[in-house]
Amino acid sequence: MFHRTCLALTVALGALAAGTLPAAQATSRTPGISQGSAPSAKAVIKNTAGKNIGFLRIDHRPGDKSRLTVTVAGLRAGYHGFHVHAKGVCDPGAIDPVTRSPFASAGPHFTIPPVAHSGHSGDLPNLLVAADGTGEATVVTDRFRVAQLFDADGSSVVVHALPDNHSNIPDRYSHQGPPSGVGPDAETLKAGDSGGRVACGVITRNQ
Ligand SMILES: [Cu+2]
Repeated sequence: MFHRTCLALTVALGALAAGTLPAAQATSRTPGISQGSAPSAKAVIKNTAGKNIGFLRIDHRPGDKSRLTVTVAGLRAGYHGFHVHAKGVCDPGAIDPVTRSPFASAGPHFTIPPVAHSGHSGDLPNLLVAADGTGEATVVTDRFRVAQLFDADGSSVVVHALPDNHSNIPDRYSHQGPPSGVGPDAETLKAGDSGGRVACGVITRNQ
């Protein structure tokens, strides 16, 4: 009995190693991971000195969703605003005349309907950077499909200096105070007060 079991195990392991077992094939297709010709995109994220500080991958997900997987290093610890922006140009020398932020070439937040922050298609949760300067995050959004990022002027991903408040300004803090309930001002409605742009990556097709 022992020998028979042992033999069966040996055969199974041999088949597994050879990749001939159906189970082995099944495990090579991880559920939820995009396969074959599903569109995907990527971006090398660079700081104002042109140094690579991160990488973004965007994969199609069922239900017209997109999954963003990002890794960064060399950033200030804490929360950073993190968005897809409307233009695929990351020029650190393009200084915004009002905010003095670099990477003005990336344009405003990517959005398909013309809505305010934090309803933009490209608005994403803050990126949390650890004390060692590294950060990793995965987020799934239903606000855009991968193919929509490749419109006439492309798109980019931007990391900001400060946390994004997602325009979540309670009435008691709103610029006219309570009880008006007018909410955040125009500046907050633009980008959630996430400050200057510290890094940028042009989004390109993976396949
Ligand atoms: Cu942004």
